[in-house]
Amino acid sequence: MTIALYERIWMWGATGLIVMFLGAIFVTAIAQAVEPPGHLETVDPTTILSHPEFGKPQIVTNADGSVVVPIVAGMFSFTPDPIEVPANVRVTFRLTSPDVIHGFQVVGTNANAMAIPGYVTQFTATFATPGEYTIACNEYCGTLHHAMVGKLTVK
Ligand SMILES: [Cu+2]
Repeated sequence: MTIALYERIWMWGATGLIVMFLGAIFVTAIAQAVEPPGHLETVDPTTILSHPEFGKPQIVTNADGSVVVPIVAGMFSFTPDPIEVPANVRVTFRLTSPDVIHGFQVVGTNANAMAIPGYVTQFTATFATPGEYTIACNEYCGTLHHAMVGKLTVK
């Protein structure tokens, strides 16, 4: 079987693009810590207030210094607020919502996830620069969506 020169050029070109796109996914996933936040953990949104972790969300510091922050994103605020975490430490955010889908974006960082009723969204971030960051809801959630902001303090 003979393949024409132009056909071969297009085949190698397409193969090169596929390799480049897959490479971009792996490079950003590994070097820039871009990862899918889904954790496939469920929670009953109707009993959030009495839930052991999300009822009264408390920031937990592990023995290795890393921090776990459970967050309830509900109409139209984040709990706890403000959130205080140390700099240069792995911060694991665990988000859920009792009502509708909300966004959780730490403005100016790559920390950005959705809070979905019935599910726990978990992701990890490290903040190198101390300061105050705005947390914004970036999923339209109702009439006061524009006012749904929180504060993250990195010390
Ligand atoms: Cu919103």
